[in-house]
Amino acid sequence: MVDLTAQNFAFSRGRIEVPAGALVTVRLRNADGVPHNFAAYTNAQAIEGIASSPAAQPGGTVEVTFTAPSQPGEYFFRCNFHPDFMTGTLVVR
Ligand SMILES: [Cu+2]
Repeated sequence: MVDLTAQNFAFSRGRIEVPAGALVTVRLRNADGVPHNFAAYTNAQAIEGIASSPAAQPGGTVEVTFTAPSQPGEYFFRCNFHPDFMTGTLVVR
């Protein structure tokens, strides 16, 4: 389980590390007054998705479970509501 908080339009962690091929659950708690979510992609172009949580409403928590890429490397995550500045790196080891 990876715990993240969205607060002040930022994720509590800019970097998440997961094992290659692992089943990963990300739990996102929203401490802001607007919706956020967690979405992972193969890269910052955000075309090929790896995971996408439902929207976390203000004060709410959502989870998404996904299989991490089998290839180690650096991937990308963001909030789809604020894709320009709520971003981070998904590290697969
Ligand atoms: Cu957001």
